[in-house]
Amino acid sequence: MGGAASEVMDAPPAGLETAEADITRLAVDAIVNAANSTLLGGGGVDGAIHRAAGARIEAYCAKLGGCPTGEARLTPGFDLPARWVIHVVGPVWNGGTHGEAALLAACYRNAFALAREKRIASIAFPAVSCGVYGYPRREAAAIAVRECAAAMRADPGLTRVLLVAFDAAMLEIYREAMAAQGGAR
Ligand code: AR6
Repeated sequence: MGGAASEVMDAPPAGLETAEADITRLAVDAIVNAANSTLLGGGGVDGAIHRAAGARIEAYCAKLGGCPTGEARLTPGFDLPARWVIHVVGPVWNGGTHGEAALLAACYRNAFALAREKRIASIAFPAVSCGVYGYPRREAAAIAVRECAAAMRADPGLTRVLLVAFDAAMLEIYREAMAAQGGAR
């Protein structure tokens, strides 16, 4: 437990927020997709993003030649309100001893590297790996909050980062992770 001063210093930046929403409806500069390594679409948030972006996104993704776990690729948002989609491939949870935490953190870092290149000011993330890939949600939320806060501190152009939950339970987990890292709930 840190003292008051260190809690203030370490608190997540004010522009880091949590929300319960359908990410495909958000009018931010970029939304992040929890894709698979083919980048050709799938279920969950990936399927929803592909449906809402329209057929052009799959044609564009097909030219990218896939994406290894932990990396990120950028496409236009096509029919989405968001200008860009940053596709990341989260790790499949396999007990936690197969580099999952480092790979999940890499998804966030690589997404932010692309965001910085494109001067993206606002970005929304789904709970990468927390669906069919089975990552424990509390552990994933702690990594998400830590990486988003670090990216915002490093890039003054990044003014709004949204951690998007698709159900009330995930929203509460994000709020707890924010509070645990010294932020407002
Ligand atoms: N908006 C925001 N979050 C959503 C939405 C939405 N519209 N739909 C689902 N979620 P998952 P993963 C949440 O399974 O675990 C795909 O088939 C969902 O509640 O989409 O990284 C890919 O092609 C969960 O909390 O992604 C891959 O094969 C979170 O998004 C594989 O699933 C992530 O769940 C990736 O698995």
